[in-house]
Amino acid sequence: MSVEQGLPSEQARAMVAEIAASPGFNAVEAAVGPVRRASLLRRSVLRNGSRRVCRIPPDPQLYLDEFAAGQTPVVIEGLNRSWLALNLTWQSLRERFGTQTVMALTGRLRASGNPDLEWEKHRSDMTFSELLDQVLDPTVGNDTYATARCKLSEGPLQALTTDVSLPSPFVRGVKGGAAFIVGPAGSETQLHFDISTTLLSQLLGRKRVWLVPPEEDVTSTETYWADPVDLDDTEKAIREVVMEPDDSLSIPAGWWHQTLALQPCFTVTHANIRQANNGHDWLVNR
Ligand SMILES: O=C(O)CCC(=O)C(=O)O
Repeated sequence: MSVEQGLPSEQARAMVAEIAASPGFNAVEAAVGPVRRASLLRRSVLRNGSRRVCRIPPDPQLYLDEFAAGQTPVVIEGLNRSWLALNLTWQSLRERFGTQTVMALTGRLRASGNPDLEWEKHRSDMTFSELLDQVLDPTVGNDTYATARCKLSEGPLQALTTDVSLPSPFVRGVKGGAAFIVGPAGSETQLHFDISTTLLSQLLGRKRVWLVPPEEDVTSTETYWADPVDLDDTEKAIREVVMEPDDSLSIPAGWWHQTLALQPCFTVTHANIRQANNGHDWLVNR
């Protein structure tokens, strides 16, 4: 019974005092208080700070010390100059890998739920050449997307992984670690976070990416995927960046992110960068 419903205010005060004095309440308060304060402080700093995503040259020390260690998103320009020397084009990719059988996710526009989360319902096999026909067709949009789940880099396009490895100061001693993401203009990935810091690099095409810090309240229906948020919400510390070919975006572990291809895109994502990349550790070792 509430005070409005007639609970005498002295009795209500006594009940609140009793809860506040209880050992259980105090234990929870002691455990959660500092975390909550730290989270609120960082959210306030992020909301009052710059919404810009910095662009830096490919200087490993600057990146690792200031941005990776500080869990701050950043675009590294020209990190993959050697990739440019490959002169990759949609046509050269088709000539090299067109006959390979690949998995792609199709029928995504008909999905009743989140097609990224329920990706297995959309599996479909085709040749890489057939995938490229769809990727280059401006009417396809988000219906077809070969995401990292399709493992193009582990089989059909594996020969490309050595061509697109990152310069060594940026990576841990693990070879590979690259996943390819290939989609038409309009293909998109819904809001989610990754457990490791990742480096998302554009090989072909332009892509818009929105980033939401972990401190912002985002409704999560499942641990890693979230309900759509208003990306124009100026109250939240949302950052937005358009990536050009040869831009690499560092997405810190735990930051929510969402993407939209503005053109047909070939994107490479690396999860083997040197720092701030201990997989689940930060999530489970509290
Ligand atoms: O490029 C995309 O559509 C998704 C990339 C991404 O979000 C990721 O690799 O975590």
